[in-house]
Amino acid sequence: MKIAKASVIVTSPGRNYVTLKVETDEGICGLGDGTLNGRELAVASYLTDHVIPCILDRDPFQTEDIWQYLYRGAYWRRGPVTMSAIAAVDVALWDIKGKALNTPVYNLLGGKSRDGVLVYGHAGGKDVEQALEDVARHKEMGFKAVRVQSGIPGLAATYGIPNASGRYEPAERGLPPEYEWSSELYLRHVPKLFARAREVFGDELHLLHDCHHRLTPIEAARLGKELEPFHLFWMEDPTPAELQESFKIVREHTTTPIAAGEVFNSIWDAHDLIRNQWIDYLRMSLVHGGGFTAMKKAADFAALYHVRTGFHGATDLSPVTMAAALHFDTAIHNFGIQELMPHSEETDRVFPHQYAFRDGMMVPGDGPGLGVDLDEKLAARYEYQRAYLPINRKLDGTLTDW
Ligand code: GCO
Ligand code: MG
Repeated sequence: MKIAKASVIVTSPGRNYVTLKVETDEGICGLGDGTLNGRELAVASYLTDHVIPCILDRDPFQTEDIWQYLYRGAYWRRGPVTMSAIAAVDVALWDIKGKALNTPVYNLLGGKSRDGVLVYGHAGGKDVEQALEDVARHKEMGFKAVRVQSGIPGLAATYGIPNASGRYEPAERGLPPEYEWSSELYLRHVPKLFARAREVFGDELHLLHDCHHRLTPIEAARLGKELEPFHLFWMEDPTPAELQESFKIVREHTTTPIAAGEVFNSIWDAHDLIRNQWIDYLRMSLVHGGGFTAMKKAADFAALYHVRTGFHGATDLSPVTMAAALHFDTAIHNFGIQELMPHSEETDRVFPHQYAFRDGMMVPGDGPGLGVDLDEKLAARYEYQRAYLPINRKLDGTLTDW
């Protein structure tokens, strides 16, 4: 079997997605996601102009050699654009493998280790009570785990709060919107949010929170400590991870479990975090972490240090990534939890899929390959529109992490 053709489809059903379609000389097609929020066209060009010419006529079953060829052969290694492109190829080839062998991809990763994949939803509101109403809605829908974010008194807007439509889509069309940020106001507020959440919902519901890379290590240590009575499932991205040893400071002060990694694109971004057990969950995703070939290695390394997976699963990762993630989550032993931000109905129409939500869990579907498709005719109706993630500035105007 040979790779006969490969093409990049950029579509924007409410937000931009980059999909790689790989076709073999035996008529089998595979899909890979190359979406990088706010930098989509860079990945589309990396694939079209630099990668596709190199994979034509290759055997799609040679996922290891093709991954190494695209990683080492580029000379310039790592980075979100490169690794998202490599991931798109890798995931598409595993999809082809599953279809050629007439088996779901989870069977190529060790088979089912669990009947369903625990997921967490996103609850948010402009204030504590509105956020808790959203938690109640998620509990009603059957979620066993809910991430809780709320507006911060004194700040006009903040991360993770649904808009009027009830959806939360961080990328905004046009140039990057600018928001204000104050860690002091945030740190004063968040413990109250979770005190109320536990008071209303008791101890059984898993509660998660995303600090979104905004705190200094000692601020994160303070927050983790103050959240201990509320037994969070995890505190996410407590502090920027370029300096991995910062997490040692957080770890020394608190038993609140820590998750990091959605912005990582190589196991080297997490190497010290894992081998020092400074984190409990690795959030690297298949689309930004280099695909199945890379993430299987990363998950197996993490397993040696009691670190479990907690894949990123926001709406800027397409249904192709959600499908692939659920196959991975179903098979690997050190699975932790899967983020589920449901895509819009128009996105689901562009990407018909087999995966389904059932009683707080997700199942990937048992058809061959990944069980996700792309309706190219419908996709063509949604023109790409440049969109950016926001910028954050402190109250004195200093640019800070969004
Ligand atoms: C999450 C993430 C998202 C990101 C978004 C960036 O935990 O789901 O932090 O909310 O901000 O994926 O594109
Ligand atoms: Mg996050």
